[in-house]
Amino acid sequence: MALLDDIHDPRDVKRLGRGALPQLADELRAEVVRACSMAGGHLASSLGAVELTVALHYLFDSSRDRIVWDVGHQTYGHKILTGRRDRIATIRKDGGLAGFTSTHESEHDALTVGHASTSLAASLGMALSRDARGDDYDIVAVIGDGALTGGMALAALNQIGHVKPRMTIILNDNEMSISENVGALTHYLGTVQVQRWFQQAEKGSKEALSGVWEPLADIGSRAKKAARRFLDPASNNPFHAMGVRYVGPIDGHNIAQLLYYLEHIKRLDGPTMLHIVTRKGKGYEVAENDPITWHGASTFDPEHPVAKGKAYSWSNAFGDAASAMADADDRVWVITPAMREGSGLVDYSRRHGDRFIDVGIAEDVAVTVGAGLALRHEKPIVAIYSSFLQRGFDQVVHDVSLENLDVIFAIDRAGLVGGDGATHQGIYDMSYLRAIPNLAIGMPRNTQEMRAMLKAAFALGGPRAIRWPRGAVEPAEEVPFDAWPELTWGSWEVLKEGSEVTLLALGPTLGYALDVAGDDPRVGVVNARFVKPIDGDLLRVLARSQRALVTVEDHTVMGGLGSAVAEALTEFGASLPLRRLGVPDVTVPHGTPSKQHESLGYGPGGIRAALRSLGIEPATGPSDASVEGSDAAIGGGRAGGRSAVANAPK
Ligand SMILES: Cc1ncc(C[n+]2csc(CCOP(=O)(O)OP(=O)(O)O)c2C)c(N)n1
Repeated sequence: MALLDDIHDPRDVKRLGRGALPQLADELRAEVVRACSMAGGHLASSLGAVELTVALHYLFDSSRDRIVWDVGHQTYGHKILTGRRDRIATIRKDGGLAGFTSTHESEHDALTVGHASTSLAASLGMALSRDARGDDYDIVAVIGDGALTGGMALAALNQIGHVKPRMTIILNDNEMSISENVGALTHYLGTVQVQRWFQQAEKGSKEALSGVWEPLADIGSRAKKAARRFLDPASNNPFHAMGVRYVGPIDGHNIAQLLYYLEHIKRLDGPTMLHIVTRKGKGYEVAENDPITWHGASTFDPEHPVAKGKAYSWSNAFGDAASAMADADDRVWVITPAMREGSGLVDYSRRHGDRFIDVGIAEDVAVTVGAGLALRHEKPIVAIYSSFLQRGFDQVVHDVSLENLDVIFAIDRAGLVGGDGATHQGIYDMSYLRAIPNLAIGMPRNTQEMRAMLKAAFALGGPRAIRWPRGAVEPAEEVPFDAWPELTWGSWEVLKEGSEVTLLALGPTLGYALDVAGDDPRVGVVNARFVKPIDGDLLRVLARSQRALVTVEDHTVMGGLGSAVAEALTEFGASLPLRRLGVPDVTVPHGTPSKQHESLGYGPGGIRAALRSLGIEPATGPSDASVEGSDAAIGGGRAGGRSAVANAPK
């Protein structure tokens, strides 16, 4: 790595001659591949942004100027050039570099991010401050065509065009979100690319135009002018119309072109969008050919790259269940905000394409489209990740719950998620959903129970949230919807009777509870699978029969199962001790979930410690974890392996 070895800081990039930059880009690309092969990560997006990364660091000073990467998943090259090369293979691992940009990690990262579509609003805020203080640094937002589908990005653009601060917006258009990008704007960007080719062809050779201009030859000159205007990207351009100067599209892999345009734009007043066209996965054959699979890679052999097969997951179980539901009822719809693959819906989308809609990275829209469908008596399922549903909170309250509509929220990635880290932790949904009237919440412990919950939700109607974690689950035999098991919504399940203390757990923490309880006759275990409503009858019985209760959840303790139980016990006037184990009031970074559960105090060690604090010496297991146990986990800092599944990004 002749050049890269001498790059310790972005200033070293500026010292290179322009002619050396393509070689630097090649070396950077190889280093990104090497890092992802060892650590897994967002390979295809980072490869597509290599030339842009080099050009930006050549022209701008990222310690002073603000380069605001949207999502932050395309920044492995940026991290390598900004002094983090020696740690790049730790990305997304315990104590390692974050998978996205983080202001806590480097002065060169302008934004702590992970969710899409925030770059433009954040850049506007920065520009307002800069101009109010009379500072003169540059602000460059880099946003993908996928992230641009988010309402937040479009609303920010609307403001930027109005306020007109000096800033550069780079639209990195590769026609892909995680899957193929969707929406009218995407079609528009496609036509702009064609227009550009057309213009070049018009300048270059008349022959190239034959067959294209000929149909226009006979029409009058006014019509021809109008047609030309239509074909001119700058005239009827929506960004231009919104007050943002538009330049492009240009080849985003051509460093000379990037430098040429960026240098000019840098000197302009007001906001300018540079539309660059790139290829996701550029320069690495497998990723170029299959950018969907290689959007988020598990570890691989860089010489013989083969994507690792993934175990049957909760997402697959949901996708199969959704297909069975759609087979049984032609009013079933599934809505995804740009997460077809991650939510297990590839097969569903093929089988039931007429009742599948990808709304782009627009979670708010996904929820309210669900509301609209339900208002017309369809049966929508909004398939969404726990942390992304945060974007649709008001829509759940305002559009779904106030009308008590029959919308099922299929919430994936509930709990700690591994390598994606703090921005993606699915640990708040029970808190924010439990407060919403009409909304019921459940969490199954296996595929059969997921089906039973979906079936019950379907039969009962009203807004119902069913949540499940990231990762593998045992598949269940395929049976038609009618043959799925029945379940009473709101009922808990006693998995093991105990004479003194009962552990109330749900989802993955049930496994910990069962392990710790073992065959100790004093310790019971209940599958507290519904947090709204909870099983009040069973809880009353337990409050009378048990000496103490312990709740265990992979969720923040504030507002989750522990809170629901505490509230109910207070209402009953019960005074038995209650220990609530879960995520304390802290931010949880990327890491191995099982280790984090333990260090946050709700893994097996934490449960044992809780029992011990209640006077029960558990039969087996280590005794080092504390009940609170939160501080040890924060900031990670521990080295160690992780499973490829836990570290593969979404
Ligand atoms: C709010 C939100 N929803 C969904 C995601 C998941 N996600 C991560 S990257 C991505 C695609 C982004 O596409 P684009 O901006 O075009 O970047 P590319 O990967 O194509 O370079 C999606 C949907 C997210 N990070 N944030």
